[in-house]
Amino acid sequence: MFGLMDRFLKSDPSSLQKDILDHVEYTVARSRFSFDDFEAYQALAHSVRDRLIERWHDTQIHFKKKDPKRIYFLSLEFLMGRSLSNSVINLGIRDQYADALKELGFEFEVLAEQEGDAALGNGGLARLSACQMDSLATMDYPAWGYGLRYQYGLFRQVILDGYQHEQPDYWLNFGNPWEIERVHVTYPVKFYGTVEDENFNGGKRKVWLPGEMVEAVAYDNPIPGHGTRNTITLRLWAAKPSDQIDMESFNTGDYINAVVNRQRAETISSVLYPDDRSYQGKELRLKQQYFFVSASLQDIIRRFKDSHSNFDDFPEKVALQLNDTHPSLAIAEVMRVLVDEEHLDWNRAWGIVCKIFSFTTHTVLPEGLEKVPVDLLESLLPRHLQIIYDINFDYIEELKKKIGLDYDRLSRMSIVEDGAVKSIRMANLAIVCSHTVNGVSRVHSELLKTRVFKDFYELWPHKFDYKTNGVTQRRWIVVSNPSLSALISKWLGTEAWIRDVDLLAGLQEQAANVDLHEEWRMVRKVNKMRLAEYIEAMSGIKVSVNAMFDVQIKRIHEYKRQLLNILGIIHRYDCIKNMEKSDRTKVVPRVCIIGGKAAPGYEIAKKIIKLCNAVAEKINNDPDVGDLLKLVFIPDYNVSVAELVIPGADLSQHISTAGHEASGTGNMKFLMNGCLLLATEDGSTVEIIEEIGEDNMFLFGAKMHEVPALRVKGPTLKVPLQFASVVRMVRDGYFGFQDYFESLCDKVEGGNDFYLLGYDFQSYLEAQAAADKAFVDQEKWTRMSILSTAGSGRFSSDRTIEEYAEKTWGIEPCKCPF
Ligand code: 26Y
Repeated sequence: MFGLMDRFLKSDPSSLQKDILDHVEYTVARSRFSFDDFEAYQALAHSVRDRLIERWHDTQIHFKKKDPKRIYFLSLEFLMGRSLSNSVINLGIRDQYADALKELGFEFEVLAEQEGDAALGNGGLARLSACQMDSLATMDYPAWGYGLRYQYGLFRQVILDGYQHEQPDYWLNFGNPWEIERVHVTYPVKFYGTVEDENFNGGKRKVWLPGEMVEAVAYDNPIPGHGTRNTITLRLWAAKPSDQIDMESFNTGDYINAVVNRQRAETISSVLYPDDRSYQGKELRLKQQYFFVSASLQDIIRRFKDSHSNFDDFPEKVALQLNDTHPSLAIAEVMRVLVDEEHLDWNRAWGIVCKIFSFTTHTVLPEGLEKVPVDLLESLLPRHLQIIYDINFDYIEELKKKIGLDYDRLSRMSIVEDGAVKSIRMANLAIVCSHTVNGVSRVHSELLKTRVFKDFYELWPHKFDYKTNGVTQRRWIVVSNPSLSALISKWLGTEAWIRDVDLLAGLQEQAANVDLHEEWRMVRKVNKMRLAEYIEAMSGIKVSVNAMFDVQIKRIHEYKRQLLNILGIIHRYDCIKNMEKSDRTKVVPRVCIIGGKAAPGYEIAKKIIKLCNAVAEKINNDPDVGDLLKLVFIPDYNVSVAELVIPGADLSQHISTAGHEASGTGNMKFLMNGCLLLATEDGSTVEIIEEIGEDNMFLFGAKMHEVPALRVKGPTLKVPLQFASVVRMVRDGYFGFQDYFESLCDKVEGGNDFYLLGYDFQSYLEAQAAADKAFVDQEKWTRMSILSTAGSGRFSSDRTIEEYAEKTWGIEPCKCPF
């Protein structure tokens, strides 16, 4: 008899070695006596994958047996990065693998470097989804992530002559061991066509006769929890041609065109849309959204029907989370399936829909809200448009009863916008149909309630709340900063903080301990050396690890104000140049590091990148400056680069104009790693201040409530002379490319300074000076650094996920027995 335990793969070094060698021979098809680093990585990854699959099967069987309420997390973007280190750490077998590999003549770290990033997302929102999946698995929640398996992830950024160029990220080139293709889990997805009335039970019903059909094929990515057997599923859909369509052209002999048409189906999941916030409805994007929503819901409903026959039980078993408005067609799709296919009456279906959806918005600006032109929706999804109109009709009738005939307000709150281009407001649809709407930090929620969604908040105050974002300490400390991780465990006397991050607060008591200080500084120095090596290898620039490493890494956007950072660097450069030689000894040396991608169509953001590189060229080659100031633009910023840069940063900048960053999550990663923050009081930074105190960071800039009035004052605002003078240097061609930078300078001068760079410049320089002063006092700096890590507990995605589970989804952990 074969017991359950008998099928567990063993994890002692010699079993692991045999496993790796077998995969070299039978999976990678190389000789077990001769294989290179990449082949070793592939074999290693497959050996880890086997162990993931075992746990994943057990988890799925357990979930099926227990049949708990499940959470389905719908997101068009997941920024997973690499999987190898994260998997072996969560499985608890990293050291065993490292030992096994050593005897085979390989180093774990070197093989881990072979893996490319899975970059199926743009930035904050997408990485947040990845962190939340890690927390959902670790905390044993019965969760599924659903998304799209783009063939091309986020573009690769190449810098040529200082300009950004985009190259396609064909990430599947060398295969992807972390996914399992499920050829039998496929669903048809329909598009276009017409809607007809059909007689049914003495009445009429709507029938959608689609004009195109494609097949969605599931690719499952197992997500292991830490310290638990639970391994959940991230199911990504790929588009394949359907066999059910085009038979006509085959029959009429137009074989070539039929094949070409079939190929077109695959384009649906081919490419990730880069995030430009002023996004306007594009057909392919809408097709992607519906493709993913339709396949996911067919899968979810099939799973429900496996063990239930009454849809009234659906809300007891299913919670659907909309990650921004991108998946909000799911609302119309559930209505369509329940009414048209399951034949529920409209009101019963609507009652169900109102109980299952919750919606997170990641946007601050009203113009960042998605709108879909009615014409586009009508042609692509004619039945969904009717359903949205019907939802809107009932809702507006109800609304009139509540607020009367205030036509301005009714039109603002309508799901349908009657403008030059009649459109569907996806956020309004999501708010009307969700039981909970949340922002991603407390101040973000306040902005939603008082500005962006004010009308809705006044109507349904109970729907609105906030869930401050968090990041997973597994990836952002344990994987990316193993030496800090070991140090923390040593000083806390336990590794329990890896699952219970509040324990980090225990470091507070030791914040003045000189022994800890010494070890802490040593760890940080080694991380800086690693970063310095990377910088040199990548750019040829040699940097001194005694300098302060000052980092700003995030998507390039005007509101994030990388330009303020660069102008500050120019000011610093100018000061050094104008100093007496003897005074230069007093300058605190800096290495300024900037990294991030600009959306391909975002001209101003691209100019900011070019300016950064032009300024770097000048400064780094100026013998007057030497090691006192260096500027490095790190190309192709992604999750793996972040894992390297964050542990080596002394200071990090989160300097958006107050009121513009919904949350920000980079600040949390730096905080956990003991990096000090130089920041405005925006997004989640406001809550970080509450945890660690304002004395423990460098704050500056206009406050959120001051910004609107400052904008009104606009041209009459007094701007410091230093600001005018650094902008003039750029204007006058001090860094070359005079014409090219003109429009950039125009953006911050002459009353056009929407993001208040000029207004905030003085206090920015003061905050920078305070950082210099603190850095000189290494004891003070180290204490601040320890207190930053110690105060980061609240910013774990474990806390965020627990809040969602309890307050929004109503789900319980469902732990798979070991
Ligand atoms: C293509 C288009 C519709 C689009 C695609 C992606 C629009 C927006 C986005 C992404 C938005 C995003 O990443 N927002 C960020 O979400 C983070 C996680 O909540 C926040 O921390 C961050 O402040 C916010 O800018």
